Amino acid sequence: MAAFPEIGKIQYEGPTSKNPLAYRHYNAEEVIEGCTMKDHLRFSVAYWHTFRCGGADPFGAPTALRPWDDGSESVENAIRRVRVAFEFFEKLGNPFYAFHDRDIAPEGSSLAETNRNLDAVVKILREEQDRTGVQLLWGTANLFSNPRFMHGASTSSNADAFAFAAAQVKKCLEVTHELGGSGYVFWGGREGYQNLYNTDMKRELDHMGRFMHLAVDHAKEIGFQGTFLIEPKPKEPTKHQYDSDAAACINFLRAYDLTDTFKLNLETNHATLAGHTMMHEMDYAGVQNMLGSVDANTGDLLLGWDTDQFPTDLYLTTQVMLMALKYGGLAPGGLNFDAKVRRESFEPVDLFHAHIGGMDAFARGLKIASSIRADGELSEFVQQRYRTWESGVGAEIESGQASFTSLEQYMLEKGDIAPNLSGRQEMLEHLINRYL
Ligand code: XLS
Ligand code: NI
Ligand code: NI
Repeated sequence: MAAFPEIGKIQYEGPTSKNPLAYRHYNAEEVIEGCTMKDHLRFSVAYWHTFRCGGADPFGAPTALRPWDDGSESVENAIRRVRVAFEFFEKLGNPFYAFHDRDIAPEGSSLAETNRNLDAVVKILREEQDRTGVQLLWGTANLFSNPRFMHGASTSSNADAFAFAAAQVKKCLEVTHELGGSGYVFWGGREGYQNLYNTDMKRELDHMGRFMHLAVDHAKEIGFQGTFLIEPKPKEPTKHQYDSDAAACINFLRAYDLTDTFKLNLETNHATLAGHTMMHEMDYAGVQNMLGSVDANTGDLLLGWDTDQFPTDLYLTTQVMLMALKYGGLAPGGLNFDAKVRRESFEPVDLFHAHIGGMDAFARGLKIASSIRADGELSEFVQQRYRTWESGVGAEIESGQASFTSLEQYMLEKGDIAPNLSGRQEMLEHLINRYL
């Protein structure tokens, strides 16, 4: 029995199509810069939003109509959802999906029972992956919903919470490995603090470092070779999350000697909450070889929380794709739609509209970014802007030949500096519009 009987496989119909249930730009096999759109974009559906989010908000009950879901926390219901999810993936044509352990299978009355529930659902996921060819982008453990994590997981003041989280991540890692996941994500859930009066920050950070090392050790033990990823987010649910932005995460990874095994999973709305653009976060991670994957969503600039909306802004998708191309692509990561339909978009078909819109916006962003790169005006400008570093004193500084004394000597002779090229911001912003 199909969950979406009226919807067939979503087709590419080209830019002039007016069919909302068709792609106008996402043409999976079309080659851009030597690689198919499918491989550039590596779209992934977030199981937690698309199959678990009922549209509840702090002021109201769920609104979503999901006729296949009986609302029970049973394994049968969880398995039914898996079948529906893969029908959705097949029709949409996304090559990947991502999950939290607790959104695919219900928690039992003990850890042992919970693990059994998970195994029962993972068996079906494996079956459906094999049937459809849809792959797991990454798995992650939910270390924030259950009350046992009220003080955090690896950074909890309670050592038992650390131990429970370790057991949970061990299992989730094994399951991710079993399903061939290409990564494993840590989003810091409640790893942060509400108040420094009651917090031993050094101890908490040391514990988080220890936790990550234990995860790396276990991955080695079971032969999991996927990438570990940390997902920065500055606030919500805690007032300060330790993984607040790309810079803070990279600093943490360096301080605890984890840069060889970790990269970052950057999320647009989290960048916004951190006071950065997504382009900034990607560039910052990229220059340090830490760009791993992207949670592709968007926030609302008038709201100060993680609204997890589907991205449709072409400037945003262009900037993301400019950064992805600049740093050699997102693989083995991808573009994971960590996004949910609005509460008012309560019909099943809205799940299609949301993803198709997001995928098309990124496909278009990819085409635009690639044309900008092909024309080369932007990169030519940047190169010109830094031309004083190519020879003379600039080259001496970059190659390490200059000292304060030699630079003083140079400036004493020269007297003062001549104005460099204008930054031409307005011209460049206008130039980008040419491609849109
Ligand atoms: C929450 C995060 C979360 C992670 C996975 O804000 O975005 O959904 O992506 O735990
Ligand atoms: Ni996310
Ligand atoms: Ni988020």
